[in-house]
Amino acid sequence: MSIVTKSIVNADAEARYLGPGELDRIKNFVTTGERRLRIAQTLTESRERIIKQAGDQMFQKRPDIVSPGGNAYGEEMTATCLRDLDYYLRLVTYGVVAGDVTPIEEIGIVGVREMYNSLGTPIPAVAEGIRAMKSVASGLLSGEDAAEAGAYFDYVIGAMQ
Ligand SMILES: CCC1=C(C)/C(=C/C2=NC(=C\c3[nH]c(/C=C4\NC(=O)[C@H](C)[C@H]4CC)c(C)c3CCC(=O)O)/C(CCC(=O)O)=C2C)NC1=O
Repeated sequence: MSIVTKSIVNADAEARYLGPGELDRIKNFVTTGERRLRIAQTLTESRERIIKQAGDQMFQKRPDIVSPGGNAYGEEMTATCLRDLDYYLRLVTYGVVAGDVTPIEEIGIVGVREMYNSLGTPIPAVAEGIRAMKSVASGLLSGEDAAEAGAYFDYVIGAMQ
């Protein structure tokens, strides 16, 4: 849900007009719209490069995950691991567009620790992969845009601690 929909649902539940704080937040959402869309566009267009480079960095830092006995060992598992990075990059673009972490939380964070634990996937290594995506993405964005996108990567990293 975007901040606009969310504010309207909340206000209407109490049959009231949008409050000054809500209007301020919506104003901020609207005025940052062009920037957020530009960021989402860059991340979307560069997704293959971001996943590839971040994957290389992650496997370099955590060679154990692609070694025999590692969770991402073997071509198929490695591809599934990179697919998970791609999932999180996609969710980051949703967050950037919505100006809100809720879509990321609902789609990819709720229950994720239990899921990865049951799969035997080391969660700190996933965090390492997200951190690498943040770093590669930052290099493709201007300073202000990198900071904005960074907040959404940080949200995912924080949830994987
Ligand atoms: C959009 C929301 C969403 C997420 C997040 C998601 C994750 C997800 N990752 C999975 C598997 C997996 N995930 C990984 C990932 C990794 N292993 C490692 O060592 C690395 C640290 C890491 C890559 C960064 C691997 C290797 C598997 C396969 C595990 C197995 O089949 O034993 C599975 C099990 C089913 C499947 O194989 O598809 C799910 C559901 N699915 C979703 O729909």
